[in-house]
Amino acid sequence: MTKRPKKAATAPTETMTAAEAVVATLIGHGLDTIYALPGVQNDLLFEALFKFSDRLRTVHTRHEQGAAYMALGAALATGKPQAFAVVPGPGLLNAGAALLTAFATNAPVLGLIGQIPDADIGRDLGHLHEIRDQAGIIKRLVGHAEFVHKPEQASPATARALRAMRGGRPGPAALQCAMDVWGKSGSVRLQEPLPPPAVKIDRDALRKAAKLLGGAKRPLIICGGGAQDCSAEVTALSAMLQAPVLAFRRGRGVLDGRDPLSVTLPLGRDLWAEADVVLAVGTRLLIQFRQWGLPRDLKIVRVDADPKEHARLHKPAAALTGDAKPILQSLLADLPAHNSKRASRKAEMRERQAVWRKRFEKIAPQIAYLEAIRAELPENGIFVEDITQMVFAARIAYPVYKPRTYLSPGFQDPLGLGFATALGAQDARRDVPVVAICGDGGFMFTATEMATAMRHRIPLVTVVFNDSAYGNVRRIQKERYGNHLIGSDLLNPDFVAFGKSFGAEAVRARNPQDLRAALRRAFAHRDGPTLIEVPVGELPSPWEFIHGAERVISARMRERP
Ligand SMILES: Cc1ncc(C[n+]2csc(CCOP(=O)(O)OP(=O)(O)O)c2C)c(N)n1
Ligand SMILES: [Mg+2]
Repeated sequence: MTKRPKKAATAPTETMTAAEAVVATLIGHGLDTIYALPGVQNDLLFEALFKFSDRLRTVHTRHEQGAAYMALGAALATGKPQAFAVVPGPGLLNAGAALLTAFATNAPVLGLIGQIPDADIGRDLGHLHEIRDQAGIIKRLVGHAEFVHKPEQASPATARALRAMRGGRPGPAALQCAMDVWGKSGSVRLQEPLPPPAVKIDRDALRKAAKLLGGAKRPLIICGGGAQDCSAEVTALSAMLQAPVLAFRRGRGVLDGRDPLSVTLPLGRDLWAEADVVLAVGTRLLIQFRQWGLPRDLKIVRVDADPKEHARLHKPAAALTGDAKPILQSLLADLPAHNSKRASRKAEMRERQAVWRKRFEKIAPQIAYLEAIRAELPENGIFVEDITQMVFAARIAYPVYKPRTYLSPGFQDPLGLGFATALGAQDARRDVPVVAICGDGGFMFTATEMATAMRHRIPLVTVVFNDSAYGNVRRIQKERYGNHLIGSDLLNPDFVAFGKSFGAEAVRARNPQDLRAALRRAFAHRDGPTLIEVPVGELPSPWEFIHGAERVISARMRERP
């Protein structure tokens, strides 16, 4: 149910351009930065950005993927809407991987996308940056898209996009505006933030969920990205139920990694096989259903913002739709009436974690570096993933202490997002240290944004683990394809010289002790970026701990929804 905004009717009208109306509306919604790269179709948008530059910063990048990834990183680090602006055609496509990743991670990212002259859209005349059916392409990438044809539409369209980005299942949105419409003036009434759609909690499902969980002998909680704002609730539920909390990538840090009930994939897989009731919060459960299989008699309680998510793979015993926070609060209130008396599982979980830690000795080189990072990054410091062997190990072995301090692209895994995404996170959270963990392959995707980091004095620390290879691919070619090495060796610049050539701090660390010392110095340097290159050799595979698909856990695991 959407309520009509009451206040909007009282706002005065002003003569403004469409672009000014969009920018003023962003400011009215609390945005203070836009990540952007200019071009002729957006000249009049940039005129508006110039006019409002005392209230909205424009951070310009060296490639559109940098701008869009920065908005993504800022959104993931803050949980708040962020915006980027790009020209049409190539500008939009350059931003495509970041939009795709924003969709995959339900990140509230707004793209302002330019267009050719209004009258010629769809006529295939060959205008600069023209692309066939840009609206259709955008519609496939984001959840909510609008076209601004007149200045009067600009502010309400912006407000609707911002509401769609946060209401229901959050995610990216886009506004298109033709190059001649940005500058058109009209009588504009600025739209205040629209109330989010109200969702009623299903009381019957809630009662059923409380009964199931309260009576469970071996409950398990699984968190995805949708649980990031429910740390207090998940922590309380875990304690009340003595339920371990499993997270893989986007749910890390919801329960403090120092709590013995906080578990990652390998132990989580065993717990899934033993569980009688699972509470799944804001997670797709794809790995569980597709790789692990559905244990017989397992009852699942699902909490998800998207009603379509509940039964995609398997109908849950209880399905609760809406923002996880109020739902979990209601569950916490109802649960004590149904909850069994429970003994602590902390000692058991400590022992079982220790068994897995011993097995992780197989990936000791990665663990030693991850321990060095954890030892130096403050507990609220943010770790940002690129797609590298070090990160595959981090997903199971790097302890995360707080929500929104481990930024992962989730299932999309787009190589090369790390550096620019981390720049956005660090730009939006200047108050905490941020570290990007990249391989040499991924870092080079957006390495040019080192110029952006210097230009805007963003104090990001980037660690590049350099094995002169797409190492993960190379290992797979070696181990599974008879050493048929093809397209996986890399020629790199001297990364230290590269960083220094921009004026950045840049050092080489040759072992975990060196890395600790380098990180300590880097986190103290807040006036600009630091690049740390760590040369590494071939690294052992962590995949058996992540997939383990071959391992049959129990006879109950035959069924696959
Ligand atoms: C956009 C995209 N292209 C290709 C891949 C496939 N891929 C996954 S990891 C990887 C190699 C990464 O190399 P590097 O960044 O050096 O990290 P390393 O594996 O060496 O640790 C590649 C090519 C991907 N995940 N995303
Ligand atoms: Mg590499």
